[in-house]
This record gives sequence, structure tokens and C-alpha cells, in this order.
Amino acid sequence: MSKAATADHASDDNYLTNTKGIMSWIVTLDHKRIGLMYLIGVMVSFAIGGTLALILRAHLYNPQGSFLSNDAYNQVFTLHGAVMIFLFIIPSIPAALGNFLVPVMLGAKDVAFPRLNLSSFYLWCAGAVFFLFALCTTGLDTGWTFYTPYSTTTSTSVIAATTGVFILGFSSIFTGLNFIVTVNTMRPPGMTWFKMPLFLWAIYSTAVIQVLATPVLGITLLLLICERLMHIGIFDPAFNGDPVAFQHFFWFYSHPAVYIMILPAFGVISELMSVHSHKSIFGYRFIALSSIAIALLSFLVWGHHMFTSGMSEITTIIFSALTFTVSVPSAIKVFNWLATMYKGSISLTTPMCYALAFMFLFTIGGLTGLFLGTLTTDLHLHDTYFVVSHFHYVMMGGTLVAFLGGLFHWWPKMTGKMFNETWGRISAAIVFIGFNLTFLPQFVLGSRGMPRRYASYDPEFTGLHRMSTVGAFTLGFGLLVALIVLLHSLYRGKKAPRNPWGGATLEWRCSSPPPYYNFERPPVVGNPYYFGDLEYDAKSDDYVFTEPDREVVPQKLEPAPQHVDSKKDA
Ligand code: HEM
Ligand SMILES: [Cu+2]
Repeated sequence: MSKAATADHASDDNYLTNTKGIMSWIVTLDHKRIGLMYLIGVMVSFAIGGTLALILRAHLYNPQGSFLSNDAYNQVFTLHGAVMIFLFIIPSIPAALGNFLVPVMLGAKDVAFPRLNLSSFYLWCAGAVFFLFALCTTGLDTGWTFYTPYSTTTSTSVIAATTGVFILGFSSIFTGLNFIVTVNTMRPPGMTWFKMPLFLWAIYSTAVIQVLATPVLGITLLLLICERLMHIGIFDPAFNGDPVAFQHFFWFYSHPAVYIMILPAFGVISELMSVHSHKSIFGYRFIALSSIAIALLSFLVWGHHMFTSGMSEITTIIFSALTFTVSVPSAIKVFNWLATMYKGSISLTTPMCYALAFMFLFTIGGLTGLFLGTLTTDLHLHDTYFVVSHFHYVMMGGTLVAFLGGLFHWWPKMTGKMFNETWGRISAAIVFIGFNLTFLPQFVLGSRGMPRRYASYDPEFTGLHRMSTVGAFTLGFGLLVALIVLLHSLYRGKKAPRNPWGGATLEWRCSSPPPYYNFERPPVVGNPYYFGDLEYDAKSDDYVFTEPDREVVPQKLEPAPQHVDSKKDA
């Protein structure tokens, strides 16, 4: 009835083996190698940030704190936050997974500007060096937000760290610029905007924010450095500056930046939900356009971080109302993912387990944002553990879990190796349990008045804090299991087939791992969410694209049927 349209190629040459030696990596222009180098970079950063987090939680096991001085505690939470945000979560999905996937999903050979791409990776490395420098010298204790006037007066390494963030900002802008041009100009014939995989829509909307918002942060930090060095009197009240102006500038970037963190995760989840439910995505256009809507709306709501900073009443009301509008497109996505799963044929693979965990965790994170966006409740909850829990649910439960799901999903494509499914699923379960054990108690702590960024607490909070600490170590253990599963696959994993999950986007049409130029011939562009022509082939444990049998030789045409007079028949 149907036959395999694509045969396996005998050649084993792929992007990992086509050239050898360390130099072939250091100066590579191949987006896949750059993506892989980013992947290693962000995972190392995550390990550093994660270790700092475990130190914090271990310290908080006892009400008086366990082993850190108050100053050391401030430095550890600041570096934890700054490393996680600037070095890990912002580049995680776009720069690591995005670099690998964007050109392949477009059927292109590379991104539009391969050299800019490599330079953005080295800028990331340079920024990381400044952070390490801050870590190893006097540390940093301003919080990742660098709020003035404290940041203009503290004796810690504010200048090194802000210079690092400034450089990282350029790295982020270059990546965004590259993706915008790539998606605009390199789509293959036939791939109209609304035939693009949703991951590309998400990366595109993210890139718009990266390019428009990041310069604001760059300038703000530059002004902060000038303030510290020359006392120009812009943020420091001692020199007639306005510290609240810093908060406005900072959040004008950093609220859109939370969408730099979450939009790519939405993109990953859209792919995962559809592929592992083996069902066309529900509400394609709504998901695609809601990414753009979020990107634009995200510029209008920064004031919700500053309800208690003394803005006028009317301003706070406007910011509160605008904040609620952002939740509409986010809810649209969650609804469409649910509808995609409904009546799908769900495979509980490791990526899908992570995607399901994302659904729970992100929904809790998003809904608790509403309490913070409501003026009356935020006055009570601001700067408490409730906020800490809220943003961990969206950033860690959302973005990190989606990143892991995406990593497991595309791992066979990136490395050519399959991982152990059982242990992969176990890792997802431990992460899910550990995560909730860590952060659910923090909602309760926050609503009962436990302030954030404190090195000690009242004895009445001991039980909940201890739950959270035990949860954090469980979570860390789950992540370690996930890492071991992935590393183990490199040595012991089965060879990955071309299309292990049955995806219909273009990356599944090239071999695993892809060859240097991705495709030998330009691939056929179809509907990225149409699974009707995919068939599971048990022999190769692979999904193959099939084509209905078409007659190549036209048959002799039958004479056109005569019109029959129905009355005559009767
Ligand atoms: C979707 C992804 C989201 C991410 C990544 C995110 C991230 C964050 C972060 C990092 C903070 C902490 C700011 C600080 O240091 O104090 C925060 C606070 C806040 N978030 Fe979200 N958020 C998300 C969704 C939402 C939603 C949907 C809402 C409301 C509808 C919301 C409302 C708020 C508010 C009002 C605060 C300020 C709380 C305060 O400081 O009192 N967030 N969010
Ligand atoms: Cu915000």
C-alpha cells in the first residue's frame, strides 16, 4: 500500500566526525557545534548555580542558619540568582537548543550569520569569565537585580559583574538578531509563516524581545557603572539621583526578559505535546500568534515589580490591569496543549513525562502570578517567599523542565544515541516530586510572612523550611540521575534512528546526527504537525515517512462518463 520514501544513507559522516581536532571546534562556524558548545556551557553554569542553591538550602535547615555568615549568605544567593538567570536560563533554550535546531527545522544549511553566531558564543564565555572573577574576588551581594542605592555603595564586585552582564547582553542580542534574519530570509520555498514549526515562532518572538529590550539593560548597567565610578548623580540620592529610576529601567528589560526565558520553553512544549501525542497540534494559529502577543504585551507591565515603590495610585492600577492581559495569551497556550493531548495517542516517553510535569508546574507558577499582579494581595506578598516560589515555578518548573524535555527529545538527533527510557522517566518523576517538595512549602511560608533574602528565620517556620531543604536535595538528585542517563547513553546507548519519536518537522528527515550541511537535498516541506504519512517500522525501531502509491505512468484515460437521463431510467 505504501512504501518508505527515504532510505538510510550508508555514509557515516556527520557534523561530529566530519572534521577532527580541538581547532575544528574552537573556530567552527557550524551552528550545530556552536549549539553543542553552548549546551556544555549552560550545563556547567547550571551546575555552579545549582550547587550554590544547595548551599543556601542546607544553611536554612536551621532557624539560626547552619554555617554561612550573613554576608556570605547574601553573596551566595546573589551569585546563585545571577548565574542562573544570565548564564543559564536566558541562553539555555535559544542559544543551545535553538542554535542546533533553527536551521535544521528550516531545512537550511546554517544560520544567516555564522560568524556572528560564533562571536556570540565567545561573548558569552567572556561574560562568564567576569562572573567567575566576581565570584573569586569580593563576591557580589546586591541580589541579581542590582538595585540602587545599595549597588552604588557596596564594596563587592558590582563593576565586574555588571560588565559581565553587559557583555552577556550583546551575546543575547547577536543570537536574537541572527535568528530574526535566519527565519525571515532562509525559510525554504513552501514554508510560509503559518507552516513554520511552533518552536520557530517561539524563538522568533523571543528574538524580538532580545533585540528590543536588552539594549535598555545594557545602558542601565553602564549608567550604574558610571555612577559608581564618577558619581554622575543619576541613581544615587546622595548626588541628587533617583534610585527608583533604576528600578524602572531595570524592569523595563527584566519583565520582557522573563519572557525571553519562558517563550522558548513554550515552543519546546508545543513540539513535545504534538509529537508524543501523535496528534496534530490544536489551535496552531492561536499558539503562534499568542507568542507574538506575549512578546509585545510584555513591554507594558514592568511596573508590577514596583507596586510598593511609591508609584502613584493610578499608575499601580494601570500596571495591575495590564499585567492581567499577559495571562490571556499564556492561558491560550495551556488550553491548546491540553486540547492537543485530548484523544491523542500519548506515548509516555521521557520527553513527554517532562512535558507533563511542565504543564502542572507552569500552570501553578502562572496562576500564582495573578496574586502578585493584584494590588491588594501583592502588598502583602511582595518580597516574601511567595514571590520566590512563584518565579521558581515558572522559571525552573517551566523553563528548566521544558529544557530537559527538549534535551531528551532532541538528544538522539544531536548525539546519535538513544538513552535508557526507564531511567529517563524515573529522573522526571524524582525531579517533579523534589521540585514540589521544595517550592510548595515556600508559598505557605511567604503567605505567612517569611521575607525573602534572609539568612535566618523565626522558629515557627522551621518545619516548612526543612521540607524545602529536603526537597531541594531530592530535586538535585533527580537532576543528577537525568545527567547520568544522558552521559551513559553516549557510551552505552543504542544508535539512534532518524526519527525515534515520529516527529514531522524537518529535523527528523535528516540522519541522526545530521551531516555537516544538514540535508543532502533540500527536504520536502509539509505540514509540520501532520502525522498521517508517518509509519512505525518495528524492524529499525524508526518512524518512516511514507508516500501513497502513485501511478507514475498515466493510465489510458477512460472516456468521460455520459450523462444519464434519470427520467429515461425510471
Ligand atoms: C510566564 C512566565 C513568568 C516568569 C518567567 C516570571 C518571572 C518572575 C520573576 C523572576 C519575578 C521576581 C521578581 C523579583 O525579583 O522580585 C516575578 C515576580 C512577579 N511576577 Fe512573574 N513571571 C511569570 C509569569 C507571571 C504572570 C503570568 C504574572 C501575572 C499575571 C506574573 C506576575 C508577577 C508579579 C506581579 C511579580 C512581582 C511580585 C513582587 O515582587 O511583589 N508573573 N515573576
Ligand atoms: Cu514581571
